Amino acid sequence: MASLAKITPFSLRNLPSPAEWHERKVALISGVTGQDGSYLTELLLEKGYEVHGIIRRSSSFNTSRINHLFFDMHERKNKFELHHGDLSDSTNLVYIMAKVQPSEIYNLGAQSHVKVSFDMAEYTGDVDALGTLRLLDAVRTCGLQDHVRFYQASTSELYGLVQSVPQDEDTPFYPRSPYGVAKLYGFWITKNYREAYNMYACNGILFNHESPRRGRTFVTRKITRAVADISLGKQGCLYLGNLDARRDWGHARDYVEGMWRMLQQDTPEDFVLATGEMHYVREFVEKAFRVIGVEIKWSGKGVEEIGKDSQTDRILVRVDPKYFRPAEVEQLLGRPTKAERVLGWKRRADFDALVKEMVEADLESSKSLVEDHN
Ligand code: NDP
Ligand code: GDR
Repeated sequence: MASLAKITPFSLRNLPSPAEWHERKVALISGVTGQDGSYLTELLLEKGYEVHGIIRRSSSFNTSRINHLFFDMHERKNKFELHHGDLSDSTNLVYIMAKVQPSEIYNLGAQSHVKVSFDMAEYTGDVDALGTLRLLDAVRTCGLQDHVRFYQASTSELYGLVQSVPQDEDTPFYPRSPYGVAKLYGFWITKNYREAYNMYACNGILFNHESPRRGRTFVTRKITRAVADISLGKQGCLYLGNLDARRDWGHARDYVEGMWRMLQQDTPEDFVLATGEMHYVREFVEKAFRVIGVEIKWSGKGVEEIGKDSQTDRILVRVDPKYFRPAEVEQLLGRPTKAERVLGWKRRADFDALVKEMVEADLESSKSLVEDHN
């Protein structure tokens, strides 16, 4: 960590032109330890960027998704540095901004779990809504508003109750959770700073994207981890909430490339990234079990619904109402036409490949844990 005394937020004078500044390729990422932060860091280091990440102090290690990049870095001679910070701490954000002097900022940090946001509504608002404002204001405080390009991690949760599908940049919003409402503020404050201060600030309205690095409490990873553990005899049954929800699931690696592309345009705009395909949670379960050769047979309805192994009749899936949300988003389906046309962005991984990759990665890691314990 830098000595704070050496940092003077207002000392950035005689900056080169915004175009020259952009050529410096210095990125600042909030949420660097998360799923997307790790893939984005990989991408930017590959592209020759100097990458700086904001990391929260934790009593246990929270860098498992990015540790490999420090090893890679010594090989590649790239610069990757972490700075302790938090989106709830404006002073700290100003100091980091002044020290790093980034050309691109990716605001990925968030309390990102929708169900948790009902339990921690105020905190979620503080970090996801006001945190975005704090980061944007840190840019202005340091006099970098004409130079920095800013990406805001907006979300398909903004659409919430909107039942018209597919959803695109022109679809109105109707968020259904404290998380969605906080992100709505983040969306608008980003747009407002673009209009008010002429900042290069973009919203990526991203639909669900997953990977083997997805947090384990999100439904896809919870399923793939359980499938692996059930197949190794470490878990008996998978308990889920609403099996009728439908989502547009893509691969996180494809989506971080879209984020980067948004910051390489002549003018800042907002873009939807999605696959254009929608699947039930139930379908994800079926596909995941199929990877280990198990066909799921469903019976019952609502909270009584169960999924059995069609060969053995063993119950593998049950519904537990504790995983239901006070207000649910039933269906999300994106139309990424604008991103495809303007950014030349195209998702690569399809649904089947995504599920397979996640189950196989969990089988691998679950097996190695068994071996470690033997
Ligand atoms: P993760 O939950 O995996 O990562 C969230 C990151 O934010 C972590 O690095 C976390 O740190 C950090 N963080 C949490 N609270 C704070 C805080 N107070 N100050 C600073 N950092 C904080 O999310 P994803 O990588 O999946 O998503 C990235 C962003 O994109 C999030 O903003 C999310 O809301 C948004 N999004 C995600 C989508 C998805 O499908 N994945 C879709 C649309 C939007 P720590 O590791 O210490 O917990
Ligand atoms: P989501 O993702 O809420 O869409 O937010 P999540 O994987 O948590 O839920 C998807 C759907 O699955 C249903 N579901 C369950 N969800 C969880 N977590 N656990 C369960 O046991 C379970 N059973 C059924 C949910 O009710 C929901 O309908 C994610 C996050 O990454 C956000 O940060 C991001 O903005 C959006 O995606 C786009």
